[in-house]
Amino acid sequence: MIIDKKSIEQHNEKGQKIHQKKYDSLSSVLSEEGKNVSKILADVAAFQVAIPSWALGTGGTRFGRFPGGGEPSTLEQKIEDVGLLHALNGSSGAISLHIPWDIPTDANKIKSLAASFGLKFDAVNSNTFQDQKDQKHSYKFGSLSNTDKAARKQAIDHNIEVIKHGVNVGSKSLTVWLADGSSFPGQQHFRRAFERTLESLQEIYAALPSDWSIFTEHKAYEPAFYSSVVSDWGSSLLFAQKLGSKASCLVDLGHHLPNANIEQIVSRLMMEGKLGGFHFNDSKYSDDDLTVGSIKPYQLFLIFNELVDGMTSSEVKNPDLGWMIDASHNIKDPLEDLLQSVDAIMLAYAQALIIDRKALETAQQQNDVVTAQEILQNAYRTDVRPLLAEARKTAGVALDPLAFYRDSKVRQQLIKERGEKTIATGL
Ligand SMILES: [Mn+2]
Repeated sequence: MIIDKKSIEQHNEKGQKIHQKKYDSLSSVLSEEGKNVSKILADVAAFQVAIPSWALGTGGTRFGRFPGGGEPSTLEQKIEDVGLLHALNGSSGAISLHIPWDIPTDANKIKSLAASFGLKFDAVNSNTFQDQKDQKHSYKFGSLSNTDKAARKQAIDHNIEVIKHGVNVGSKSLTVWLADGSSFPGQQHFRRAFERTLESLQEIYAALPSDWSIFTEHKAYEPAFYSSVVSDWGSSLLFAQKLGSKASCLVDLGHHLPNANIEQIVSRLMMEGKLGGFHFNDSKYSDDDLTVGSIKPYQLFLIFNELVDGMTSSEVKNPDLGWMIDASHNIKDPLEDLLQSVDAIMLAYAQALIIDRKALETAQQQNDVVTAQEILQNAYRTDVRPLLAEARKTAGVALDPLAFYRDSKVRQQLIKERGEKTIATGL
């Protein structure tokens, strides 16, 4: 479905008067405080969050799945859906493919379709957490860490295959998330499992094109319930350091033990130049994959505070970071949910951009705890939504993407095009 530019213009005209009032008031206050509003607007406009190909359909839980209508059943339709999001918010300019759920069989066609919506290909994701049909060796007891060399080889070959698919569409990185681990004490020799995984990753690393990166993604538990091979950021960092300069760590917000100080993890990884990217979601209990910012928006802001600090500091040498949503929805319209998630990310980013960093550093240096806290909370409590809307207006996308989506009955049109009973491939 193609979003008609005219209807966006009409939507923007309708909201323009109120928007202008809010924006004028905010931008004059920020300017008065010495902030460079046009720089903030440019930074916001340039910030792009990749949408994973598996988030466009209704995900399930282990208890069931309730698919909605008009879901994309082919990779082409998934790209169209990301194109639609990007046409509405101007911030979803990339798609991340999961192999083998979304194999670009005709890579050139897929590439030009994506380009027609202004989309790039973000990291490609391998899958060794489930057995595929006709697969010779099972991953029941691990993939890259499996005690059986043949199973490891199969998992290595799969990752190399994923790199090839990525090269064909112009992707530049591979994300490896492993379900490997153990569910009972004594099941696995920790050191040997690590060493086997490292050896496997080294083979994959050797197959990376020179301008590619590989991300290791840690997760504390699940599906393994006693130990995971890449259980925490320390293990992930060890792998990345041992692999080499093309390897870095990916932080998924839902992959930590309760109350972990994720912002500090971000700071440490950036300090070492080993933060590769992010998987955004939110959670109340564990890897809940809820809408970004729906449960712990202040934590998200504190994470962006560290990210912006690192990205703007000359002391921190960090490669370009990859931003992606990693969520699986089961009760919302996935496109509405993604609009909410991208908005929450942009909001936290813009709030982090307005932090008075000089004043914060002075307060930290003087051990002025109250002022330091006030500086952060002042930024967090500033309603920066008019800034985001202004950036969207300038980019010619919707002032209010979600309202546009609902008012123009996008889902109903998708149902008309694709049918009421469609199930997205993948999840
Ligand atoms: Mn993830």
